[in-house]
This record gives sequence, C-alpha cells and structure tokens, in this order.
Amino acid sequence: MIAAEVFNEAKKFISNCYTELGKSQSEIDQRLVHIQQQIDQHGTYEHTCLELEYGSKLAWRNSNRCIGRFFWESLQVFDHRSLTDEKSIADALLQHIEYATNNGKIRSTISIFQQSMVVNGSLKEVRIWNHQLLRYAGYVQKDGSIIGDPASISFTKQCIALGWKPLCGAYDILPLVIQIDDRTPVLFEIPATIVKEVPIEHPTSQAISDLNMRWYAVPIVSDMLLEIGGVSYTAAPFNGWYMGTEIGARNLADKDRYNKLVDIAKALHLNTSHASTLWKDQALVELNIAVLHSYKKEKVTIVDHHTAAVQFKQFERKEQDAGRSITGRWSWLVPPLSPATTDLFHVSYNDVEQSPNYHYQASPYQ
Ligand code: HEM
Ligand code: NRG
Repeated sequence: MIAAEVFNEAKKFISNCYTELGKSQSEIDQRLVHIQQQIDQHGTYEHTCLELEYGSKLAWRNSNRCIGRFFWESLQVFDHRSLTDEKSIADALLQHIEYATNNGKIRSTISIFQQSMVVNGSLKEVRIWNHQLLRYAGYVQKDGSIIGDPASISFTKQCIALGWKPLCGAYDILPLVIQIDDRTPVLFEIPATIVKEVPIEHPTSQAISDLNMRWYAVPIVSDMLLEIGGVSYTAAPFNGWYMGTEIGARNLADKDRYNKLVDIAKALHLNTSHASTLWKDQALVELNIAVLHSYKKEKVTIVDHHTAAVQFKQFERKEQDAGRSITGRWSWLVPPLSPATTDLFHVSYNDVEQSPNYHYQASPYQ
C-alpha cells in the first residue's frame, strides 16, 4: 500500500474509532497530524494500545462469516508487538492457549504481534504457519490411507521436514511453527499439560463412546491477517469457543475430514443399505448430541447452533439500535445442521467487506 492509501485508511479508521469511543473532533485531528508525520518518515504508523484493542474488536464485529459476533466487545486483547524473537513469540502463544482455555471456561482472546512493514526495500513480517494453534496432525500411509486430520496433511509434512518427530496417531497435537522475516521457521512443541481436550461420549450409546473420538477445547485461528486502518498484522491469532456443529457436523463428519458417519451408523445399527433411510442424517444428529453432551460434561464452553442463531439475532438488534447496518455472509452463517430451523435461514445478508477485518493471506509454504 502506498503512503497516501495508508493515510486514507488511517483517517477512516481513526475517525470512526474515536467517534465510537466518544472522543472529540480535535483529538481526531491531532492524532491524524501525528500519524501523517509517522507515515512521511517510515511509510507506516503505529497504533496506540487503545486503537489496537478497539480495532481488533471492530474487526470481529465486521467478520461476515462469524455467527458469534454478539460478544464482540468482550474480546481480551494481548499486545505483543514488542516481541522480536521466535522463542518469546512461542511463549506468548503458549500463554494465549492457557489464558483462553481457562480450565474450560473459555475466554475470547487475541494476541497481536509486530505489524508487517517494508524496511530498506525488504518485507518484515511475523508468520505463524499453523492454521490453528491447536490442531491434529494428518498422515498419508504407504497404502494411501490417512491417519488423523486430512486437513493437516500438508502442514504436517512441513513440520516433519523441519525436524518434528511424527507420532502417527489419530489425534496428535502439532507443534507451533513460527517464522520471522525470511529466516528459517522454528518449531516449538506445545506441552500436553496446557492442552485441554474432550473425549466424545454419547449420553446413551456406549458404542459411540467406544469410537474414542476426541476434540480440543479451543479453536484458535492463527493464519489470518488482521487489517486495521491500513496496517497489517500477519500474526494475530484469535479464539472464541466452538459451536457444536463445527466439530459434529464438519470436523468429525465430513468425508474429507474424520469421516465418522459410517462408524456411527454401525454403532447405532442403522440401516445403511439405502440413502432414503436417512441413516446419515440420523448419525449426524447423534454425533452432534454427543459433542454437545461431552463438552458440557467436561465443563468446556460450547454453544449449540440454535442458541448461537438466537444470539446472532440479538447482535443484529444491538447493531440496529446503535444505528449501524450489519453485514454477513448467509452461506457461512447458516449452520450445517437443520439450517431452516434457525431464523438466519429465512433472511438475507449484505456481504460487503468492511474495515477493520480479518482476511485470508497466502500460505507461507506451498
Ligand atoms: C467464523 C463461531 C468468536 C472471527 C466462525 C464460524 C463459526 C464461528 C461457527 C464459521 C466457521 C466455519 O464454518 O468454519 C464463533 C463463536 C465464537 C466466535 C461461537 C465465540 C465467541 C470469534 C472471535 C473472532 C471470530 C473471537 C475474532 C476475534 C471469525 C472469523 C471467521 C469466523 C474471522 C471466518 C473464519 C474463516 O473464514 O475461516 N465463527 N466465533 N470469531 N469467526 Fe467466529
Ligand atoms: N471451523 C473451524 C474453526 C473456525 C472458527 N470457529 C470459531 N472461531 N468458533 C474448526 O476448527 O472447526 N472462534 O474464534 O471461536
């Protein structure tokens, strides 16, 4: 982004942010003079702690694909912009995992590292190679069959190439991989003691519990770029808690993920000879019941899709009352299980991208 564009984005962000925070026009003008000076000198500018904190909350509020936005104001923001070496960044990420997990009472959290910038013509940026801080490895065996999470196969290969010793289990937590600038990425194991996981049990079917499925407590997305007022944070992992369907209707159910529906149908002695018996649908519901039951039993925060849809409606109302129009992407907001039972299904959303926001960025490998 050229300097004039950065200033333009900064101006929009500062005006909006400061107005929402109840600051005066003269404070906005003063701040913009200072920002212009920084941009003239360095080609970019630094956010104050308050701007960083409110900016990352606004980015959540603007996340069109997120159904959890009712809670956007409660995000805990950790400012780690001063960290410049891989080890201290890894330590901050381990702290994030512990703080967010909070023994199961999950806290929405974001950790923000140094913004990306160009210095003497070369790009300086921190990248976390993991898609999520906690995720299971995926391995392709000699006969072509897969162990673990197929979605992690290419990242797992990278970890092994960087020296990680594969355990070859179905639920192995991958190490953290951190890269600064053009240096070689560095691996860090995550101590098992700080990783909360939930064994998946069905309230009445022992045969489903016997499948020994499990999932980790906290989804911490670590490969998205946080954009605030023309500044890019390429390492800014964030988390809330799971909606049950993410695990029960996708991660454990999708054909190209853990693909457990056939096993569940067998455990329940369902008639799988015809699609028309709806055995997949029945298995899916029982799996989702098991996920919600298990997280509740382990006292790990989770929300079912009906409750999440009601909370989203409350978010819509709150935004309307504040005089703001809400944006959203229907195809992501509707849950993958019984979508038409939620109000979301029956309305349409405006999918315009606003700033600040979380964006996809090119993978640092591949
Ligand atoms: C997407 C729920 C917190 C930002 C999603 C999705 C769900 C969800 C169900 C769709 C995921 C998928 O289909 O793969 C929740 C719940 C939260 C929460 C229940 C509990 C508090 C947060 C927080 C942030 C956030 C704290 C950021 C600060 C996003 C973004 C996406 C998303 C950027 C899109 C991800 C992508 O495109 O892959 N959320 N969320 N969410 N959420 Fe949330
Ligand atoms: N579907 C992914 C996680 C994506 C984000 N979901 C959240 N985010 N709930 C999965 O691992 O199933 N969050 O920040 O809480």
